[in-house]
Amino acid sequence: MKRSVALLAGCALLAACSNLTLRSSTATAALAPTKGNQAAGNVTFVQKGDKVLVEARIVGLTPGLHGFHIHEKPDCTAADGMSAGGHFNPHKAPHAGPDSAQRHAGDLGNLNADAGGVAVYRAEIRGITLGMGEDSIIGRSVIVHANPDDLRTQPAGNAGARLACGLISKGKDQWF
Ligand SMILES: [Cu+2]
Ligand SMILES: [Zn+2]
Repeated sequence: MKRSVALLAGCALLAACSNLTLRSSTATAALAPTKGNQAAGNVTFVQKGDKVLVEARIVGLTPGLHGFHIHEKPDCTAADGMSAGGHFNPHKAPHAGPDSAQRHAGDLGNLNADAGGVAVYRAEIRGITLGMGEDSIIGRSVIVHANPDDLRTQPAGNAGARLACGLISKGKDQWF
């Protein structure tokens, strides 16, 4: 904390500190395949006001939709990914899609993989933050599923097995 205060004080003198907000508000997750699967890729998170821009590129998928969520526990150690627990849901809401008023905070909807098995995802997500408090996704995990998330079925959209898992963390060069 002392270091942060010193850096903030220094910002009064340095124009370079104009990127303070950006640098302190990003996180990443590197997803590795669960046992017997090939899906892998990277997810980045950037705080944009009260939303978080989520961008992902995942390879090694079958073409089509794959459920894509933030899960509660920072634990990808189980061979089947089940150690990551359920969907990140700090407000005990029902499962739904990213555009629903009532939803798990971790409900990101679906990836859509092309014929080559590559999915590119970009969405601004409400109800999560890279800051502190109960809505923070720092220290949670990201899961990619075998099947589409139907955005309805409780508690997880009937999205099936867990193909890839990664932990969400802030970069080492970040100050908060
Ligand atoms: Cu999931
Ligand atoms: Zn959910």
